Amino acid sequence: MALKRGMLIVFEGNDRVGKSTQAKKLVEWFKTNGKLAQFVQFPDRSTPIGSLINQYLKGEQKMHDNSIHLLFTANRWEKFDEMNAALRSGQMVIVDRYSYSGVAYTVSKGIADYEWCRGPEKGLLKPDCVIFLSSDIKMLQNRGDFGKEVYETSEFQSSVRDVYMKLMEPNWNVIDANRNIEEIHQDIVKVVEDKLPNLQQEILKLW
Ligand code: DGP
Ligand code: NA
Ligand code: NA
Repeated sequence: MALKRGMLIVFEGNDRVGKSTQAKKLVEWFKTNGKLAQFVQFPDRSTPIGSLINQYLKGEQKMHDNSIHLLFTANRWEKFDEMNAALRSGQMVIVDRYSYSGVAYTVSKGIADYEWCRGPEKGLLKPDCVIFLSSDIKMLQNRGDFGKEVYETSEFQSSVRDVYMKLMEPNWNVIDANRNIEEIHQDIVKVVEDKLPNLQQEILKLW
């Protein structure tokens, strides 16, 4: 029987590595190929919780590290029903950052362990495929706007990268992000085309 549900694809990686650009290009690729696809971005700064997160990221609002962790997670739960419904109706859902960012950024602060960080993410939809855009931190530093938000220092980003490496699971695909946009896109398309036929009907949960 043909598969009814859509695929949940998550983009992860350091700040300024090109996740949003590639996620949006993948949405367009699906649409060009006759599939319904939707772009979701975390944090979603448009909700009341997202607005607090935005103020924190811009350095306008101080927040306890554990509190901001939980707000990021709450922001993902806000989208659960919508993402779940879209996937079950056959739409592809392409996500720019997810629970892995939650763990990577908070663990990097040294204030909580993996188990504590993963706890509130438990029960969120598990991605079918994670695209990890990989780059040296040195390359990212030179990209426009690096340094504008609170997490954008080389030391912190190096630690984030180290934690990502520890989070990798078999459904992760590492893509070299230090190439032109089109080359990176083609690699991502190959990964997705490879995985689509093997999708199971059941949607799994984290973690
Ligand atoms: P972006 O819009 O992708 O540049 O993300 C904004 C910043 O927020 C970026 O530095 C990564 C960080 N971030 C994203 N998700 C989380 C999360 O769940 N927890 C924490 N602590 N930071 C996050
Ligand atoms: Na950023
Ligand atoms: Na982005």
